[in-house]
Amino acid sequence: MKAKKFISIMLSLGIFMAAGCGSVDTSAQGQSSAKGFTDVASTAWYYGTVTEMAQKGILSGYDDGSFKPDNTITSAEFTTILCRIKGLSPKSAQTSHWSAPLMQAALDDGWYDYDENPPTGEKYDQPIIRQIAVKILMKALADNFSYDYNVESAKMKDFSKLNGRYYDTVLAAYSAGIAGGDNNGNFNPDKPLTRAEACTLIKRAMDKYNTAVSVQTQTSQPAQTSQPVATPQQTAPVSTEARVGGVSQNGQLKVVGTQLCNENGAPVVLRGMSSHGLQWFPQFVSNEYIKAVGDRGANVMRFAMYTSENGYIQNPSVKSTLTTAVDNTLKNDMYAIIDWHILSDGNPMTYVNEAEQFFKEMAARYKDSKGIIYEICNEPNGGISWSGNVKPYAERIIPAIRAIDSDAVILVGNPQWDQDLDSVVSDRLSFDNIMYTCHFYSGTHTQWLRDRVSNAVKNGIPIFVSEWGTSDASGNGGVFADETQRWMEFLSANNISWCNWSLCDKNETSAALVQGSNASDGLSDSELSASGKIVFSYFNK
Ligand code: IDC
Repeated sequence: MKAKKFISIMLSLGIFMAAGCGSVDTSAQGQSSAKGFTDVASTAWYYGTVTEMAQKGILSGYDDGSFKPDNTITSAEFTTILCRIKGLSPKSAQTSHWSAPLMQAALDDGWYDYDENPPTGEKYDQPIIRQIAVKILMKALADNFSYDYNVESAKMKDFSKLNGRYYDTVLAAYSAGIAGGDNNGNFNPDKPLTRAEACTLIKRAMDKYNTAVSVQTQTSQPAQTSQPVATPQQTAPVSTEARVGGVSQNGQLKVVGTQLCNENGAPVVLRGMSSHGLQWFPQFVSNEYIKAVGDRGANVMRFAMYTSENGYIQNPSVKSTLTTAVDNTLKNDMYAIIDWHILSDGNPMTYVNEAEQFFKEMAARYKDSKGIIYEICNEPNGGISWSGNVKPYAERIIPAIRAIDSDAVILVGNPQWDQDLDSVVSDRLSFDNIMYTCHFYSGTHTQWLRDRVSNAVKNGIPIFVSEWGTSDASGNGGVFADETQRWMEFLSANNISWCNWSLCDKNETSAALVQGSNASDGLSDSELSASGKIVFSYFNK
């Protein structure tokens, strides 16, 4: 975007013109755009906040690589960003709108009133106006609403236009330096909010109230940087550093016999972490966390995009957390597994249309990258079978991916939570470059499952352990260190790749991080749970 345009945005959107909101360098004509967005220059007043918010996965760009900073933001978009920052749990909702579970949570928490945003959803997709946005922001993040009525109201030339029900929140926001007037001293309470403004408001409130967010804060990163790193949205990001065992070293992976191999046909073993559900723990797929895991020796990350449990089907916007995570992984020269995480919806056929559409989109986005692995269904389970359900599903999804991204390795699940390898042995798929997943939890799955893996491999079935845990199958219990060691020795002896469940700080045994971990300076052992310490020690073994 050209400098002239920035100035016109600034003049027309005066709400954020209070001191310290950034400046415009008029020499920016022709300067390249910033941090992955074709229309956000490093000189834009909102560059720092937009970049930071995008990095954190709070607000992302569009598929064409733009951010559209001067577009308006809808009521649902603005409110759900704050819900994610605050870590509100989704509630059961009246409509099927993607935002409804979080909008209901915000309503229940008193961020806005019923009439301002009825839970029937009719206003969810409308641009949010400033006075309501500021109210929601303050209700969500402010720890107090103090202000001097005479002082603050006098600052606002169009105070008479401000609806009385917003006095407290808007004047408190003025007093706190979060909101301010335009060049004419007007607040413009009924004007729609833009995306750049929304970022700035939220960033200021987070800084002001030192928000202990469920989204990791990046204290070490300055708000403005003159060193934008290119992160194209549509094409695969260019990695910023070469990593031993990484994508730049091994290139496009392929399956030779039962072995995962690099571009030149030499055996490769990938070891790394799986995310927890992206809808719950987006903060742990930031660049800092992924880099920290890579720096401890991992060369792969797997991203569990749940379909149910308020995952992609109910909340498609989780896709942007996924793509941010994948982009971060590629930037760190690690392989990224895109996991369509069916679980409570045990039959992959239930959402086969959505899956096909999703994987086509991912294939188009990442077809030129050598670092992508597709995992088309996490763990089929329930009253289903390989030949009746999972195989037909794979036969529909694999060709859809291959038509766009012809050479990527694809992982396929199987019944009984990826333990029914025997049925695969007798009825395998006819595609090349696929591997079958086996999942284990050390407290539940022992020698009998290793025997199934051995039998499968003996019968020419390539195995990838895309998820395993040191706990029992619930994700809790243990840590089962001895059985974990048996599994690690077995996988290592068989050159089998793995991802551990999970990179998060949830209060459950399988979580690898302790609460309060901060990856900005890497991850030390003291930031790892008992499970994490064991798992991280095996990355390099
Ligand atoms: C678990 C999580 C737990 C969450 C539960 C339901 O650890 O916090 O409440 O899912 O969403 C799997 C699944 C994986 C499970 C994990 C542990 O792929 O989603 O995560 N597990 O139960 N298969 C076997 C075990």
